[in-house]
Amino acid sequence: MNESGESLKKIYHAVLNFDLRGAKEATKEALEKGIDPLLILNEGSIKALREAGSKFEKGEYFLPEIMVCAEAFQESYRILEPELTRKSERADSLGRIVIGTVVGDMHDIGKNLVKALLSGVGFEVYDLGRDVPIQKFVEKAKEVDADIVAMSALLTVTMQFMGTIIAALRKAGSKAKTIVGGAPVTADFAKNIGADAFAGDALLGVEECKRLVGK
Ligand code: B1M
Repeated sequence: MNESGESLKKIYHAVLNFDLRGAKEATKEALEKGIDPLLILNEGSIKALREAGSKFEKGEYFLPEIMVCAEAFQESYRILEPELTRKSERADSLGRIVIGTVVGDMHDIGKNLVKALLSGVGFEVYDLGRDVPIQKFVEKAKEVDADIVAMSALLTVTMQFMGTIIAALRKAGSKAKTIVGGAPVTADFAKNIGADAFAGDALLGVEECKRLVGK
């Protein structure tokens, strides 16, 4: 295995094995070696979180283990985030985006990643956080005259609220386009609830947002 492969493996194992300090150190090391932050995420820390998720399904990991894996992920992500958002130092904005994880849902890792990449390409992003009440999306979209409202959901029970938010936006007269994403969300689901776009990963999310504002 080459040097990059070794570094990515170190990050993967650190996150999967609850090693917070190891995740941080291995991420610093990987960046110093010039490895692309997106590769670090996809082949290191996110890959480990997904594996933690399947261990949870198989009953090999329980919630406390998942929580520590998520903390180890955050240790690594904190080092990467400035690299992802660095390109945002540009004068012109591509548009205003309100983003959040829907009500009842505490998963925000994917949403944070989408937000960082959107800022990185030059969107003005208003992050409402996680467990965001339906009306909060509507109020913020009106307040900032949003071009796009972006919603994330990781639970099959909470993804249902995305349709309610879209309906509430339309009822309030908002012209904002909508995009939905998150592990259980599919293109068919997005179409059924009347979303303007769907993205299966963060990079596609950025491409779709650019398309929605005609860039
Ligand atoms: Co939770 N959890 N969790 N969890 N958790 C999942 C989602 C689950 C699939 C695990 C499993 O059973 N295999 C399962 C959901 C089952 C379902 O409904 N389909 C689950 C469950 C059941 C739960 C609890 C109910 C467990 C319990 O309490 N018994 C509970 C729910 C709490 C709540 O929300 N009310 C819970 C809690 C948690 C933690 C708090 C411990 C933690 C979250 C920490 C945090 O986010 N701050 C956690 C974690 C870490 C996971 C897993 C392991 C990893 C999720 C993650 O961050 N992935 C997850 C297993 C899995 O997903 N396989 C699981 C990495 C992240 C980068 O991916 O978020 O998919 P993701 O984002 C991707 C794309 O989806 C896309 O881009 C990202 C990068 O490419 N994307 C968008 C996301 N949003 C987008 C928006 C866009 C565009 C693209 O445009 C707007």
